Amino acid sequence: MRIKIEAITTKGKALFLAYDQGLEHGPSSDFNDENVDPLYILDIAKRGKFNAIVFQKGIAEKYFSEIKRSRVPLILKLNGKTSLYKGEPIARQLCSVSEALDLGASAVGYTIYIGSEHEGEMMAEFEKIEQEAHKHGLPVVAWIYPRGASIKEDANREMISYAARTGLEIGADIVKIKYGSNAADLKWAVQSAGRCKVVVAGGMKTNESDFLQHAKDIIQAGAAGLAVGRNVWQAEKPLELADKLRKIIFTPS
Ligand code: FBP
Repeated sequence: MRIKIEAITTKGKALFLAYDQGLEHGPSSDFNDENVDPLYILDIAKRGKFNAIVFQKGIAEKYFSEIKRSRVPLILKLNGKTSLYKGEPIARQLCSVSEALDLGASAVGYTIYIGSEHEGEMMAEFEKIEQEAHKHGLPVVAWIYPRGASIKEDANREMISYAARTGLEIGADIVKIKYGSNAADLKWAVQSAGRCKVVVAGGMKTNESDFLQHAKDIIQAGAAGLAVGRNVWQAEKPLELADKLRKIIFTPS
């Protein structure tokens, strides 16, 4: 079965709007009166012409008709965890590929914390998901974050390239990694991912010019684009920012 990667990319490039932080961080950490509402985020994704929006299953179900009407492709996140549990990180599967298909997903996402003592369980779960998704032509996006007691620094050259390479090795179509600390390291990470596309997380909200410089570095490093959340939907003018991001990502160099 051919993997329908073009459903969530434009000529190999991508801008995704991530909105799973309500589960990952909790509403009080990231949201205000406006962006606590999934419909506010969906509107940004639609009017900001994002390639896809990332939701967990509950939002995809409860806002099903609006998501369908928006025609914004959906990346359904299949696992997750809260920030309340403080042990070795593990994000368990919360939704199946067949539920994702019923919810109209164009792709599925799954997080693996490499380095965690539970890494093997997440890898095994990922493998089943990846097989099932690929049977249906659904692309698989792997969030790969080095994390756990054995990881001293999670975003240095070694760690981001290891995360990117893991994405390639385990059969992800797109791997999502952290930015790291400089463009040269990111370039090595992208090289390490080979034919697996790389998208980079936005991280905590920073000032706009630093964030846009990161976006330029990301594209120059050869990545496919960004899967950003807080820097967009916490921005005062998210649509203007989306416009600037699209210019950086989709203007041929
Ligand atoms: P941001 O752009 O807001 O950082 O979102 C990217 C993301 O990968 C989200 O999909 C996820 O909820 C979050 O970061 C996880 O962040 P962390 O585990 O580092 O707290």
